[in-house]
Amino acid sequence: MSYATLLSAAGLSAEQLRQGTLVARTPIDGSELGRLVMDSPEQIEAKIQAASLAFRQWRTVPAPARGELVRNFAERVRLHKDALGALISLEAGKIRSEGLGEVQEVIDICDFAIGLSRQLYGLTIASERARHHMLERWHPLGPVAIISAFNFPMAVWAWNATLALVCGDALLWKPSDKTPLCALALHQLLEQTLAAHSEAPKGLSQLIQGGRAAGEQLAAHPAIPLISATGSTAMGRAVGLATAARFGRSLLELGGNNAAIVSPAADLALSARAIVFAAAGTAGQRCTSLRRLIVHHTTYDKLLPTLQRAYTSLPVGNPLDAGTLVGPLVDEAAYTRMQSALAIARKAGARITGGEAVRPPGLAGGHYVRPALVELPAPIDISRQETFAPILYVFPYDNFEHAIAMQNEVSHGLSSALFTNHLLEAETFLSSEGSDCGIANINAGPSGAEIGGAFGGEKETGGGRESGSDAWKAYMRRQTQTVNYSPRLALAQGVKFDIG
Ligand code: UN1
Repeated sequence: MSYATLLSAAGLSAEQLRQGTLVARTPIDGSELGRLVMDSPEQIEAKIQAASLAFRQWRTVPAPARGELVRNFAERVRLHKDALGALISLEAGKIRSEGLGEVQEVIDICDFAIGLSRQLYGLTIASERARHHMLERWHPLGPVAIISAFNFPMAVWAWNATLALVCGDALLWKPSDKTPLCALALHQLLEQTLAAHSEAPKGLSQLIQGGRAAGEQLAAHPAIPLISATGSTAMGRAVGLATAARFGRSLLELGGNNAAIVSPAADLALSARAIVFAAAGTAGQRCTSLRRLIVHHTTYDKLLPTLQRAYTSLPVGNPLDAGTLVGPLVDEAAYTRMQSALAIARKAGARITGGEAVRPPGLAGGHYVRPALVELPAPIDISRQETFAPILYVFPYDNFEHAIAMQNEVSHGLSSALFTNHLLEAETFLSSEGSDCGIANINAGPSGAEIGGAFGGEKETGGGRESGSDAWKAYMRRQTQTVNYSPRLALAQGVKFDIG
């Protein structure tokens, strides 16, 4: 199927795609897919005002009716799942199954949000005063800005947007300037749903196309109480500081340098499959991708040959072709960063399998690589950093406490995994002395989290939690309420203040 056919199947017309200066490209061969209008600072300001106005009305719509909007949106997404999945493959370079998986993640979080729309529970609190009662009540927060990254161009927005909508908030979405078309196609479906919903105010969700400056404008704006941002730690630091300076809230989902430990009690066949998917899948471009492998020295020589075989035979190529498991890197800069990390490791004496550029037949452009296994006796500076590419550093370990210390020593704290069938090891890893990450898995790789859990991590990952569990609370404001239903005034803590 031609690129033009895929774009039009996703609802993007040729007319829409030749309008402005923001160039959308496919990492498949680097060719141009279209040109979109970038929002000017004045247009962004107008969108913020429109979202603020819409919020004032939306907050009064009952939450289950807000859930209905999300349900209608989910139905449209289901109908267009195949086309949206293909668009993710085209613009972000994911293989077909992962493109579809990402759309499924959008659908899943919609289902979660619909149920949530009837479960925005607060607390009742026992009052110390006679004939008083206390409540904790959750109210809509305001317009929420979502800054999303290229590698999950639809799902991570949906984690935020669907919860924010049922919580009664308006939306502003600034997608990555590497994936503006995924945002445009998905947002169009939301706009169509909004137009058909009798209670949704005009302007409830605003798409903002732009680069860094657009993100900065949102982060600094006093009318936006919450900025939810996904991307690099450097970006998150800038957004976090700008938001904090005006006492806004930020919800940050930043980098990861995720590790897995393979114990002598691991099922090695299961471990190998999980490791290769987590490290080489999505061409290593998930924030949850596996980047460090810590293998017990007695297991090392049993596991490594299996990994090396898998790495040398992984089908690297056009993500739209059935059978491809590893698609392209997003752009040349990603390729250059990967190669310089490998050069540093090589200089430090690493034994490297793979890592070289690959030229798939029939493709003139695009940056394709064979995923790299980088064996080192111990961590070095570069292995402590996040390189957004398929590099898996492998280290041996002698004792389990040391392995946990190695896993925790990096500045990020997103996801982690332990492969073992040993109960004491598994429970120690999951305990307060174990993994210091936001996500910890046993016998499952660090990537590919389900939407039902809270997603996010500690330290330089930013501390935010999105998606499932009680992450919805970030999109609402909490109010503690006290009601006195007696004819007397009683002060808390027994304070007396008689004015006669
Ligand atoms: C990301 O890479 O920003 O857990 C999100 C996962 C996916 C989400 C990743 N469900 O790998």
